[in-house]
Amino acid sequence: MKLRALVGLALVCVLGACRGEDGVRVHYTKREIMVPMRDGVELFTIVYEPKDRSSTYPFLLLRTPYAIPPYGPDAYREQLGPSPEFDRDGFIFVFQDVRGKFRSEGEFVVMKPYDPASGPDESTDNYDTIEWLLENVENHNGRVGQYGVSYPGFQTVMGMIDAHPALVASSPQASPSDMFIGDDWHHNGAFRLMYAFNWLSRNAQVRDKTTTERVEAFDYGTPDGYRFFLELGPIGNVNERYFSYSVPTWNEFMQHGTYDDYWKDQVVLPHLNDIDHAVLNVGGWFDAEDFYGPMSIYYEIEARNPDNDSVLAVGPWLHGGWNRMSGDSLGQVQFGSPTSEFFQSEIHLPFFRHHLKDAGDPELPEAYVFETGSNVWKSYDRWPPETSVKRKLFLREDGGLAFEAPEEASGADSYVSDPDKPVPFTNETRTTQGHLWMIEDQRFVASRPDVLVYESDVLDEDLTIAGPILAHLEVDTTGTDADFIVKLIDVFPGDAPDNDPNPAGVRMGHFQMLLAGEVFRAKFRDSFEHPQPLVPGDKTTIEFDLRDRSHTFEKGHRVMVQIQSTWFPVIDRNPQRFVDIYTAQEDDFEVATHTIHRSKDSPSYVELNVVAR
Ligand code: PG9
Repeated sequence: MKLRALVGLALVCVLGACRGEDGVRVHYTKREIMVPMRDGVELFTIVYEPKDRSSTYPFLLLRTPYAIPPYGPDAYREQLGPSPEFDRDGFIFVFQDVRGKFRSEGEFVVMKPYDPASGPDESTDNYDTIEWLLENVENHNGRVGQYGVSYPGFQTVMGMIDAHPALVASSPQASPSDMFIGDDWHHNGAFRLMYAFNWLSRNAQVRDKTTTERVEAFDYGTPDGYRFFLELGPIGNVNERYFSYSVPTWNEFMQHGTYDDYWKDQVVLPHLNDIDHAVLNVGGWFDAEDFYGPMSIYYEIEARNPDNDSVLAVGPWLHGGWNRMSGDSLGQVQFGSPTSEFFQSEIHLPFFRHHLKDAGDPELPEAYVFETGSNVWKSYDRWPPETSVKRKLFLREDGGLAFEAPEEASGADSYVSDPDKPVPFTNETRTTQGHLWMIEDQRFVASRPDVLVYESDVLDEDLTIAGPILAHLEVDTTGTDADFIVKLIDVFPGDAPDNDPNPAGVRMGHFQMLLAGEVFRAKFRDSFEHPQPLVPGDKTTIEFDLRDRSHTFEKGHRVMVQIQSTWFPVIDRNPQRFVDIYTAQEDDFEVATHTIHRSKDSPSYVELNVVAR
């Protein structure tokens, strides 16, 4: 079998000349087909088959709501697989417009819940497609692999549930798993205004059945998203001013302000049972959209399927960057090597070749993660690594941050948070959230009076962390609701060299690299289902996960924590009064003073998974 695969490889692409549309046309035949699902709905599917028939090939399936151009039997893609090596290797590449999108029939339901009792969904459509392919496409080897990034990653996960027996390898990449707790629509109950507004305006409008073209991007009328969303006022104004009730999913969001069944039904995690095929789960440390998803899917598969054959691969990437960038840097931060190319050649292709073609076992570790800071790939046989121990880094007096707990009987820092002057999430002027803010220099907000800053001494040795990061805050406030945002930052030394080239003229001395940041909406502190007001002046505990990282704060650097209560407009404004935010009025928004305690009996800290040296 191994020999057959290698013969196919050689014949499909002589001397590697497979690049570009012409290369694809020379080596592949394209077919456009309507594939029937169990309920009679037909899904538009494009199949590219290797012309070389000296060997059989596995299928590589990608199902997406984002269109599969070029359309038309004579127009060919420039690249078929997630990297050119896949094209050279030879697969039967299958692309499908999912139910209700572009040339497919049926109705698109955003994040349609998995429910075997309620008819077709992404899981059954995946199954039916595979069944049809096996029966109707020639020269296959009986095996199917699938992959997808983000929404298509979610569809990949749905395909893993009640999987077709021919599905032997799945790679969900940046798949969301729970839209209330993490991922695109909310983080810990806080609404991700900028992303939801933009995505839904483009992808979730009532379908215009007279066209298969993509909906035009929303016209903000300004490049300045901070101003646009501030002038919007309460988010209840979105329909009146912009959507005119033409985006049903937006309307549903406005009606489901708590973690009710609407949100819980969409969560894929409880359904990840009996996963008995190989899984390569991919995420990016700096993914601004779906990082909670891949990590929680990893943890859940491990818990529910102890004997599973799954690999976790995480690198220093933005959303999907592992398939479309070299990965040698992100924003101003350099990683020392093309990490995406490493992923493609050492992880992605070997994974699929092994499981779909019986090519040699690449012996991938349980977790293959790129450690930022030290800029090295690390293999672990468990995630978080066994060698890591939890250590608390305490907020201290005078803006200090230390592993030693505070001894003082009292100690606290306060700031005034004004919803009319929210802290911007980025220093860029933009209408969509983009990606680079996840690793952006935080100096642009560090001197604001509504941002608390705590900084360690200069490190006299490397500090390596691997695993989840927990924020524990002891707070009180003058309001009855509040958001708390905690950011973990790597502060470079004053003499850190500038990048070369340095077109934007950024000075790296004392650069404040955002490593991890997360928000928590305080009314959900005891329950996401049943929010409770804060009691003004009463101390309460807010604890939340800043998600996993693998990073070395190098000797000579400092660790910094920043705390603030607005992160706008990535997160909508909290009125700081306990109300339903989706129906809040202008005068519900209040200035509030928040206090973070840091005393012996009420310590606030971040808990890190420190790797033993
Ligand atoms: N992050 C995107 C998404 C996933 C699921 C629902 C809505 C949006 C995406 O890039 O596909």
